[in-house]
Amino acid sequence: MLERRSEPLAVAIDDGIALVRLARPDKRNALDSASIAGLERIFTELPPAVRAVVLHGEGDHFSAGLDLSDLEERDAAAGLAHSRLWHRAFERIEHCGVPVIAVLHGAVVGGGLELAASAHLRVAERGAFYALPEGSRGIFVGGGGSVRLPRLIGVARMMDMMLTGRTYGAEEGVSLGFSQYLAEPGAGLAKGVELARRVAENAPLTNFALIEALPRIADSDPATGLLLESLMSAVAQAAPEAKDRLRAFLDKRAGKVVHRG
Ligand code: 1HE
Repeated sequence: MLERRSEPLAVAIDDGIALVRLARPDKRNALDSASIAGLERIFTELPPAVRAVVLHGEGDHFSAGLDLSDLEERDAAAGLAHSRLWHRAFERIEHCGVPVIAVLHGAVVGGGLELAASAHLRVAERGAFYALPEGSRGIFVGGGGSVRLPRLIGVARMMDMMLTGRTYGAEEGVSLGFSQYLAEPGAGLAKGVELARRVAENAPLTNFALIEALPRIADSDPATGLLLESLMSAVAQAAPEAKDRLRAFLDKRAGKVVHRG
């Protein structure tokens, strides 16, 4: 596996899975301008052979959020531009064309939580914790958190976190929607890669439908959503790969649905 490291990020690609690592452990992976620009570049230029991405953090924490030393004296226009840079980078993650799995450990706070929310799945190691300290720092979220986090945890919970500084741990976080999976300390990356390998087996058009169509359908009015669903469904089932997969099941060459409990 060849790793390309250009501080503050490192990228390695192994058998169709890209591992993207936040690599500023000394600063708890705080997100400075170089990190945001690097994320935008990496997720814009993913090689076509990549079928899933695992996003993780080096050191004891996933990310301490916005690099507060980056918060120079900004007027409103500069603040707006800064937030839009974050939006652009995180939209590249959300719409990079393949599923992105974030592996969370230690602090997942502020902009770090906003970053995690732009991934499609989240695995949290026991010991991970979530916070939105923007409330007590006199600022507001600016990395898409007010759009993406309510979808995961609801407006009331996000408001409480920002008003009162309330934090949540990994175990509670699974049932509340912060993450879908829980892993033992140190085992998150392996779990993230296992999930990435699993989702990479899906037909690319299915993954496209799930990451591009499903969220938009869910945000649509019902009539528009139902039409979009029919259109997406028609396109997906017409693909040769779908025909092959259906034929494999009917010929008893494909596995049955198994519930592992
Ligand atoms: C940082 C940052 C940072 C650490 N910007 N430098 N985010 C926050 O308000 C979270 C602030 N950070 C913390 O609360 C703690 O650092 C942690 C709980 C994440 C980790 O604690 P710990 O004890 O492991 O590390 P530390 O000793 O606090 O920090 C180690 C170093 O990282 C230290 O620098 P050093 O030069 O003294 O070694 C810290 O200053 C530095 N560091 N976090 C800059 N965030 C798009 S809008 C998004 C808005 C937000 O994200 S607001 C939330 C910001």
